[in-house]
Amino acid sequence: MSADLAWEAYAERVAALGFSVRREDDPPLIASRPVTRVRPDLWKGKLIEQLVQEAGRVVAGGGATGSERRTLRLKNSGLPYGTTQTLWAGVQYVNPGEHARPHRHTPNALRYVLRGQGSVTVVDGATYALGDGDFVLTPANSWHEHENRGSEPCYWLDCLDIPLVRALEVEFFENFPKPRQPEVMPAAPRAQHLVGHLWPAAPAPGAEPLLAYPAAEAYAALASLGAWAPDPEDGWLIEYVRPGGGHVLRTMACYLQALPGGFAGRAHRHTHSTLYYVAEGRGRTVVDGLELEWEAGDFFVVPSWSSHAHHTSSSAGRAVLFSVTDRPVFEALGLWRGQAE
Ligand code: GTQ
Ligand code: FE2
Repeated sequence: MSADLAWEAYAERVAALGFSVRREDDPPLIASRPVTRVRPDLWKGKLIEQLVQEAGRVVAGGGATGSERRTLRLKNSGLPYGTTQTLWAGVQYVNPGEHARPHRHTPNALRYVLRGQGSVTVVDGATYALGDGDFVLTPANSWHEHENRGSEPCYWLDCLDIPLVRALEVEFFENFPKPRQPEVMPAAPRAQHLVGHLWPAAPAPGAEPLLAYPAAEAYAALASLGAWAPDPEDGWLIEYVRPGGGHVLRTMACYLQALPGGFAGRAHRHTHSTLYYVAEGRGRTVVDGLELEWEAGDFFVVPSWSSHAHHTSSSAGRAVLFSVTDRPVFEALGLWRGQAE
């Protein structure tokens, strides 16, 4: 028997016994650099607006179908579902008077309001306002429900770490036993959590110290950062942080950044991936040579280890980007790395 035939016979025998051996046409066991299925997709805000308004008419809201939400999902063209390999993003649309029933789950979630005033989200019994540009956290396993108590439709970005949780095979989901949570903290609870540098010494058991970051505060922080020179890669970048420092969630970090008009950002790459929302202005991001042209309302993705550089034209004025990344996952696992190009 030739050596080839002997190898073939061996490979077949081990396969039948529950083993495998390397085949010649297999890709390397460990790639020399990250291979991603995630594509640098862009979703236009104008289209999103039309489609969610239509969804508001033709898709049932939270109350009608148990705890399912009315969402238009940002599906990455390179993935079977989800927005990146770790992040799942959707735009949730809630009509005036609608209520999305309480539930909890192992995926972490966050909301960033794209349009509307007068809605609230209730997280573990505390009520938080959801108005234009407000940012609210729903950490893993916290009870949450939403309600539009205003007179206009409201829609927001929902970003969850569903693909990560699913890959780890730890999905849990549970409906709250009643149609509503008891509201242990009434509206405008923020002052009860934090006033300046004063902090409750004995918060309620299990309570997260801070879940809501109003738009006005984020924009004020951005404005005060303007006294310094912009970062060559990211312009003026602020991170929403948990009190005492650190990323807002164990799996997701969120940022707001301003790019001045005429900004030519330095190309760089890192192992975390990013979902961007264009809150203001227009510009373009070059992702591995592909030009993504964006304007207010658009979303786009920069996959992991993709070279990217942000640009704005001098005639267009400043641009503001909100972003969600999976950076904490890579840091926690010792897998974060980045470099300038
Ligand atoms: O609002 O609780 O877009 O659980 C996806 C899953 C929203 C929510 C989504 C969810 C929610
Ligand atoms: Fe949820």
